[in-house]
Amino acid sequence: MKEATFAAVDLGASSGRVMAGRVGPGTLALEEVRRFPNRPVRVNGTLHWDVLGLYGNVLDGLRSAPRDLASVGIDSWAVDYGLLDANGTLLGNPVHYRDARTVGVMDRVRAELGDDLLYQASGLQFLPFNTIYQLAADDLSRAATLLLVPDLLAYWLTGEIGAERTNASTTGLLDVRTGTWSQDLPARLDLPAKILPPLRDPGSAIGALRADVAAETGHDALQVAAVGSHDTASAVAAVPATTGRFAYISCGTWSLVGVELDAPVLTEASRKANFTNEGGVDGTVRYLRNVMGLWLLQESLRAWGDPDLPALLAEAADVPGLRSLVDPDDPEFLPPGDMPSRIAAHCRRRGFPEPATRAETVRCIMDSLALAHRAALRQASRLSGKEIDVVHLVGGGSRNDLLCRLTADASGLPVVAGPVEATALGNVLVQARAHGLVGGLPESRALVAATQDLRRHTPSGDGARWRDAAVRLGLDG
Ligand code: ADP
Ligand code: LRH
Repeated sequence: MKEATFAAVDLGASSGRVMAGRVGPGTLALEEVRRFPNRPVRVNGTLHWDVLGLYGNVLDGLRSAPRDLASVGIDSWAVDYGLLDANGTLLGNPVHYRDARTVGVMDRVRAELGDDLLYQASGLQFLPFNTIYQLAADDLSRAATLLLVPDLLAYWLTGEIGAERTNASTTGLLDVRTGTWSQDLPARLDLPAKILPPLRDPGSAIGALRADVAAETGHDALQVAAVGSHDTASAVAAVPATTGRFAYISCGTWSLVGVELDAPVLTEASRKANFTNEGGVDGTVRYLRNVMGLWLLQESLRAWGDPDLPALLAEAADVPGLRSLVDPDDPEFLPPGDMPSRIAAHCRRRGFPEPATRAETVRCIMDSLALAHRAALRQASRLSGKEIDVVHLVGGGSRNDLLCRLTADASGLPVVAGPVEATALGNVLVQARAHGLVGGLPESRALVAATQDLRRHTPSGDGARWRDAAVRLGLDG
């Protein structure tokens, strides 16, 4: 086989897509087959994902995809799951990680088990929605199997049950040293370890489409392949790095800011800085921190009735910078709700002028994210000992020139923006590798660098202004 086409199902927190990726020597071409919004639904006070709606879109996407697919891979946002009963039936609709059911749960578990024990066991940053805390808040009495979202969709497509490792690493229940399910943590938390399915690696085969799914989509005997099913793992696999001394920002609903390592960093300083050691493709470690990301913008746009984004960003670029600032990672910004008011209140509280217009609010978000990117990049380098020459900013945020430019200025590092669809590319490349069409991570990344549209942003050199702003905001990194 010299060239082949693979389908990538990539479900982000804000939208999903089915892409067809053609891979061969010197070829990596992605075509959008179907794109659909991912809108959470509140039912009886609980915020859910519309998982059947998403699955329906995946089926529609496969129906429209080229007939000659070599395989299909699925990735999605992390941590969230469905529970199956003993008959394999979904018990209720998956709950959104931004739902309030976990309020106070993480603090209780941390107080009971201790931060050091939790961090040494899983290497994971403390986020209130990690699967481990969601499970501690859930009713598991009828649960026979837990499936993370991509594994749930793969189960519906194939009938096969398993847990892909990169996404399993975001649960808080995977042992960071052995890459297997922790024996200790479920026991300590009284969670039924039997619901955790056998683990599988990116690049392995999951199974063929069930006969009814094959008939419905018109893909006879199509194979579903395991990929880096955590969207961030797939995105990092497709970072177009041409040097080892790179950092990445996977920038969409979240900004995932960090470096790639061979081994986890489990020091006290790392724990206190809330850095995470998530599992990457090929056993790499994604050493990163979650920055609240474009969620602040998405949720502001929603409050304003979804005005035109490029026009608003152009206006924001003309607003004087570094006046109104927020700490984007303040937990008050995590839940859905009126974001512009929360931003204004935060500015007021911190002694910054409140943004008076939409453009000023957007500028505040961009400056604040750039400062948070700066802090996380500096911390990632300091805590891991890895030197950084270039920052690769991938995902939907790479279309935001203002944010890319400000991130370069704030960090004092060149920012290479793109590809927009890094996640789908990483998904496709891991499948292509299983077919011998491309080599390991360095070769895959070189192919991305050679074939995709990238834009370089050089820092302007006004580092002192950014340093002062970081100090004023307490985000010095
Ligand atoms: P996720 O995977 O988390 O759903 P994406 O990687 O799809 O996120 O990125 C979505 C984000 O990309 C949007 O929130 C928006 O801020 C940004 N974006 C999309 N289109 C544009 C555009 N034309 N200009 C600037 N930013 C854009
Ligand atoms: C980004 C992402 C991120 C997780 C969050 C829940 O889509 O997967 O890596 O922390 O969603």
